[in-house]
Amino acid sequence: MTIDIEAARAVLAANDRGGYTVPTARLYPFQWNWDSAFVAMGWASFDAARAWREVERLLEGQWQDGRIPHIVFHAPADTYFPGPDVWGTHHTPPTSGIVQPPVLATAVRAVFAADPDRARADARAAAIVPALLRSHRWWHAARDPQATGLVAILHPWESGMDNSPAWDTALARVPTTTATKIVRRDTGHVDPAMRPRAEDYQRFIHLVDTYRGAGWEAARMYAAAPFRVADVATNAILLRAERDLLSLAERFAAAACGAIGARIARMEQALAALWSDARGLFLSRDLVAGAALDVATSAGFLPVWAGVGDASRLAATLGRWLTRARFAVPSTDPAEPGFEPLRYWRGPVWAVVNWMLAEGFATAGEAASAHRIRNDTRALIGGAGFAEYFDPLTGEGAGGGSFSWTAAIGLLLSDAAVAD
Ligand code: 9WN
Repeated sequence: MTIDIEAARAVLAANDRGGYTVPTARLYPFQWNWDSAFVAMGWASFDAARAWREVERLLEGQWQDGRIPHIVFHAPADTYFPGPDVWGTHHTPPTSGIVQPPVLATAVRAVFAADPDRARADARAAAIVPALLRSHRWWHAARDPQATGLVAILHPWESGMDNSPAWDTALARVPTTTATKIVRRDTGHVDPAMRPRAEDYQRFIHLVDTYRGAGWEAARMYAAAPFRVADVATNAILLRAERDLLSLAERFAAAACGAIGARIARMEQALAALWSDARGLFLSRDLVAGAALDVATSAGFLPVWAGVGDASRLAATLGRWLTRARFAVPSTDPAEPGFEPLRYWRGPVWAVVNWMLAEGFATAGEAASAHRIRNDTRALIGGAGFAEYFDPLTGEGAGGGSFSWTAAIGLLLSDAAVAD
């Protein structure tokens, strides 16, 4: 199945709001952190100058302390909840106060490599690398204060895999909000049966209330957090990003290389320790309860993207999942009781996760798994278009349409870009 490259480029162009790209119109009308990282790589396949702008506009939202928020509200829109008033961060430009998986350094390295104008690439990367260094330092200081080698997320939205069944037990401990009136907008744009439940939102917003009450100060947020999880996906993505930052730092910030190398060594060890022999997969850890979150989700494969773990064992586990699903990679093992093929992060396939997994398997020498994942992703996009996500049983597209990161992955997987 081939991907329509012109159509993919047209999705990015239609979602361009002036140097930044919204994930999709109406449902997500602002700039999202990890979306923009993937989208920058998509832009870089045909317009490197525009790819640099995507990164720079995201960095307009970076805080003094180094964090890069999960949403930058560049321009007002009333089609999304929670907006800037609920976050109450008083930042300029307005932003949320939590973060998202740090794919950005990986994206910057890719954009740097793809830019045909080498002088421009050098100039833009040199200006951006210090911001990436500050962001990574923030992750370790704010989210791993004891230097365990694993960073914590304090909100399911920080994982980007918002209502993964892996979070169910940890989220059940979080009270429902009493302080903020919830006015859902998402369920007006897409089928409510595909979105998180009302109760999930009550707890999501309680966490926002809690951190707003902590003045969005990193140490106070960490101390007050009723939800604190070492997410295997976030940690794998950060470790991979550290490797990419190291490569950039060798050219642009040599003095930082020693510290990055030390963080990499610490993370490699700690991430490897999340392995579950029984599951043949990595598991996230609930840092409040001090226990593994024993649910098999696609996050558990992501250490392969960071060069950690036994890729052949992971490939075997994936093979077992695929005896029950037509398309790789379901976000939850179809054998899990919590598996729902069409509800947000509880079963559907996401193209961005597939892309990272295929790259990871390919690098680790598991060519057959990489090939299967890439081919299925092409088939899903070719068959259903640039949907937000896909049903792993039927291939149906779901969630928002004309979705930027799906288009970006389409460009990265287009036949010309990846010959496999
Ligand atoms: C909350 C934009 C984002 C993605 C997330 C996805 C979803 C937001 C929401 O949309 O999250 O951040 O309101 O549901 O779960 O991964 O970045 O595409």
